[in-house]
Amino acid sequence: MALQCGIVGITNVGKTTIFNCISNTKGETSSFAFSAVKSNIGIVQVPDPRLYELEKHQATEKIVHTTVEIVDIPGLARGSNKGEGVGNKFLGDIRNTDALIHVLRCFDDEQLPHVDGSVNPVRDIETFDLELQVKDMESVMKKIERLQRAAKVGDKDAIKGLAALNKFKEHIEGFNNARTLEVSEEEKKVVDDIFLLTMKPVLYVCNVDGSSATTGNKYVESVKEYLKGTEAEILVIAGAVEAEIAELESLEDRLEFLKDAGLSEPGVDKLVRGAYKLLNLQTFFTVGPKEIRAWTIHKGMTAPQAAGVIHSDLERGFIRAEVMKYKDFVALGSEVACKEAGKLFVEGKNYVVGDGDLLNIRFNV
Ligand SMILES: Nc1nc2c(ncn2[C@@H]2O[C@H](COP(=O)(O)OP(=O)(O)OP(=O)(O)O)[C@@H](O)[C@H]2O)c(=O)[nH]1
Ligand SMILES: [Mg+2]
Repeated sequence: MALQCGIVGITNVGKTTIFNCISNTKGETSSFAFSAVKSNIGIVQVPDPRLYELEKHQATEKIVHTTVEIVDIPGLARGSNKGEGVGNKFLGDIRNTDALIHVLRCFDDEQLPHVDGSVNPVRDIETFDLELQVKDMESVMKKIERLQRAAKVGDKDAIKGLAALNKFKEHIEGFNNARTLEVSEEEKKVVDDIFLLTMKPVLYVCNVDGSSATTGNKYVESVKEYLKGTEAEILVIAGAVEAEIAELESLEDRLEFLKDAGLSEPGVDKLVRGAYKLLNLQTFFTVGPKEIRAWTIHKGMTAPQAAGVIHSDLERGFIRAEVMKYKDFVALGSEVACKEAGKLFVEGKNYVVGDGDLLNIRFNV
């Protein structure tokens, strides 16, 4: 399940500042462009309020959150693909991720000059995307050359593959990201093995000044306008404020601070949940007096596969799963009540686990 979400963007926009709010590993922040020399990897807890709801109905010794891997990657600049700034090295780190959190500078700060001279998040998206598109173009061209040889001797798959690749080529040549090309599943498979950078799902984060945390600002508006019509999700986060919240030790202090800032929860909590969703992950729960715990699965996993996330023995010796829906359990209040109401389901090995399912695995090894 080692899926990874990368925090990416132009240099000096607040990526590491935001990463440090969610991760126990701390990366170095600096007001100098290109000062970051390595990516920071963090195992980040996925905040899930449902765990505390469950605890209201089942006293327990501990609550265990599930986690997601997030990596903070040093920023790119115009020309990175040719070795500008920190150059190519981090394009490789981006390639290793499964989804991207693209941080955009949407705050003014005269003390902190932007590498391209002014604050303009739409230009930054274009700058960043172009760097990735250039690399993707190289990958597509390489595969085209490879398939052309096979197509010449009449290989049918190669001929089909070429048709798909040419669609991608044309699309990317027009300064578009691979993810926005409408293609069939079969055509998409053709580029599976070249790991296109602009194919990765993306979540945009507008890093705003504290006073714009709840309202947004003109920069955020320009980003929304630019991304209109794409499926992209946009989050507004005040990085500097989030950093202050993360510094606070006690929960009371944090709540007080959030209230003053007009926020219901830290913005980075939304960010982590967004990353989780972007990776196509979902959660099931196990609930008992020893622990209430959230577990991560891919969408579409069956009950035995989910059992295997807990322990391989549970998958090997899987007999059946007793399933309660989260909503039923919190509405009815207990397993017994669910059973009486006909809301405790006994499911076999083909059952596809739903988000928020409470599972009790019966197994025998
Ligand atoms: N005013 C203001 N400054 C911020 C904010 N977020 C980050 N900064 C400052 O911006 C500078 C760069 O922040 P980093 O988090 O290091 O930026 P980065 O995107 O990781 O930069 P690279 O790793 O070089 O790509 C630091 O001096 C931060 O204190 C913000 O929301 N408001
Ligand atoms: Mg950084």
